[in-house]
Amino acid sequence: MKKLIVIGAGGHAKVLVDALLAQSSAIIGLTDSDPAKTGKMILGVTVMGDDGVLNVHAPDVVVLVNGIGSVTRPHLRRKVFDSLKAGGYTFASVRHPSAIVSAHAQLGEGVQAMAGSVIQAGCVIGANTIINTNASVDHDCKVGAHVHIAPGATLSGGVEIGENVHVGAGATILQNVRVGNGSVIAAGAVVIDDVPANLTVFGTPARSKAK
Ligand code: JB3
Repeated sequence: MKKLIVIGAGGHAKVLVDALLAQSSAIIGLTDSDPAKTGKMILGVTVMGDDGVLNVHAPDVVVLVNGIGSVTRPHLRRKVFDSLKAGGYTFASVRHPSAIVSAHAQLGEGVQAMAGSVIQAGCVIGANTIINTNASVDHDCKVGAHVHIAPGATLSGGVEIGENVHVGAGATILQNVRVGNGSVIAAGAVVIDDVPANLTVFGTPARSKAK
């Protein structure tokens, strides 16, 4: 089994390292673009330097974990994923031991199912997507690549989410609703109708606001 390097050494990386250690995964270290973090320890794992460190860890000997999170659209997280994929690297999926993932769900490369999350039967989750702490993705949902389902969010059955979408903490999306690429569902929103691409919606029931 290849050893892991975690990209980024902030808050999201910390919970990933915790999940990986809980599974006894072998982590070589972390990288971070902030030079002040070099040499620091995250839960006992060393920040080795910036992504230049990868020059001595070739794609055929290591697998990466995307430790860059996001608070709205996950542009930086996607950029890091795409550029390192272009360099030949692959990304490991992470599943905290307390996550419940149906054997009848399909998860893309680098999907992260954090502590207490649930992914039910029939779901398809795109590459590089985070199903964060205690988020629930119910039966037959289709979630695109590079999406962040933030802590405590609930997707009811048959929801379809495009790429690069942020579903904020505690938001609820009702059955069969579709959310277009690049949209943001604000924390706590209750979404009862389809959301077009590149829109931000707030409140209960969720309404759009021009960007
Ligand atoms: O909502 C929750 C539970 N977690 C949030 C997560 C999903 O997103 C969390 O609260 C944060 O809001 C956010 O976490 P993240 O992305 O870990 O943010 P932060 O703590 O700011 O750490 C990002 C780190 O990535 C910083 O240390 C940056 O210096 C580093 N960084 C930025 N660009 C990079 C790069 N590191 C590497 N290796 N390469 C880069 O290109």
